[in-house]
Amino acid sequence: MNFYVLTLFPEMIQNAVGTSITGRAIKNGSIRVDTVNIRDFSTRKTMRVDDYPYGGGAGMVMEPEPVFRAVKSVEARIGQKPRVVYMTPQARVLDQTKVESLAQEKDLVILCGHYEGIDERVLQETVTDYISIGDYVLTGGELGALVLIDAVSRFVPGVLSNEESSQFESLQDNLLEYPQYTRPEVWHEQSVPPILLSGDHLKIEEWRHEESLKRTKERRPDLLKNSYRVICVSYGEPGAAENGRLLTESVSRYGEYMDYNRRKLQKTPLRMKPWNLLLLVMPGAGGVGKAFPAEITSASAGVKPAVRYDPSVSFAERFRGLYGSETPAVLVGSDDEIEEASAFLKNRKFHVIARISPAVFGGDQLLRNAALDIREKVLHFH
Ligand code: 4GY
Repeated sequence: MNFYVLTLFPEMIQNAVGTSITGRAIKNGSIRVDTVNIRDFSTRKTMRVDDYPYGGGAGMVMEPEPVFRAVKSVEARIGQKPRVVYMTPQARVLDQTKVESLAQEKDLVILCGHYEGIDERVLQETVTDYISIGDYVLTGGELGALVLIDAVSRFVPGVLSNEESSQFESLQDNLLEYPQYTRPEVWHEQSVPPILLSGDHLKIEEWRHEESLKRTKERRPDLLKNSYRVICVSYGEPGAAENGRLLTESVSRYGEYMDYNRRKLQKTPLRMKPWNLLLLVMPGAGGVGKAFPAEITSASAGVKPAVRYDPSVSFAERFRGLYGSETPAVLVGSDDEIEEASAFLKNRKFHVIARISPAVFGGDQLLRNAALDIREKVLHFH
């Protein structure tokens, strides 16, 4: 991924990104960070780029023309119109979903203002996204740009090693991380929670989820209103089950997965809450099945694999126990299946917020984009 930072202080950007994980990512070619000095596009022989504000008032304002030319220089270099982000406190505050969606771009221009800001007219003409890193005022946009580059880079393939992986992060679920421990086992008379030494990965995953919830309630209760529990229900050939689990895991770290080929589940009532999300993966979605990694996660907890699919069981019969209560639902399957399912689910008080073609299981990139799209739609729904 290529970042182009338009700034009056390029060395501030280069010094910071050359260090630590972003430094390693630049060296291994996963990201590039190019700086463009806005001063190089000054229209005056003094090389100044600021002037007094019309209407009076304190401070100086950055002129439109040098900023415009700096943006155009990047467009000319890459041969297309990239997204242009302006770092400003007058914007929605950056969150993990926005970070991940920006990581899908090939090129990203980040515009840093100084003084009292930039002439409004050039912002109107060039900026596609306004982003704030928090409700406080900095002396310039550079620290914001650095925060954005750092957070986005973590989702660019090749930036993090396997151990550093960003695939299963709590913040995706609007939850805080659980507490971490390392050696020694006892420190200042305090022991590591025994469950972490048990070797029981399912129990550990459950414990961590509980700790994440507890911590979020205590420290960031505001996050919980945007937090939801993913419940994936699949039926069909074995590929559908695998794909259901893959999709669940890309949407949520703590998703639950159920195989509705199983007779017992069909009979058990499942009453979903408004803060649940139903992911329904139907038979058409198994065609391009992909082997599921053998890791143990809560999504695959307690599922006995390879229950035979019985196509003679009707949709209404299979899901006779399934009820929503203004619960959002995402359907994956062929057009016909989706049609039938959405009529049924509407009667059961679900709201279908997305219909997805089984083609999403054709590759990692497609799946990731679908997961992002789902997460954005659920946030909108809530
Ligand atoms: N907060 N989030 C921020 C900021 C400085 C005057 C416009 C922020 O992202 N950027 O405070 N930026 C101002 C300084 C010009 C940018």
